[in-house]
Amino acid sequence: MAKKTVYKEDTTTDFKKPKLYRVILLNDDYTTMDFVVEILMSVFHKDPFEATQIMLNVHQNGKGIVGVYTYDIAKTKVSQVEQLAKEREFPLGIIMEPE
Ligand code: TYC
Repeated sequence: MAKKTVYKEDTTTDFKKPKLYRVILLNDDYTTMDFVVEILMSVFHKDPFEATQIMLNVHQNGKGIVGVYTYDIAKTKVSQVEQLAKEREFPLGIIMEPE
């Protein structure tokens, strides 16, 4: 009887996990607390309680992680915040860095 060749699937490379990026909000003395909370709710979909906690953490510690996203999502959120801060003439800083 002929021998059957069995091909084993390469399960180690079938699924690549995407690189993730931390989006980090920076404190400053001029941006209003209300605006930061507004941004955290509208751009990052935080509820009012969590948005306030994140804002106060950044206010007290100088910076803080808002969330972790894939490159395109992190980049888009950073651009949205930069645009909104520019429109309102706030010097709000926001950066992204690889996890
Ligand atoms: N420090 C600002 C103030 O006292 C509030 C603030 C919080 C600004 C977080 C930026 O990322 C920030 N009005």
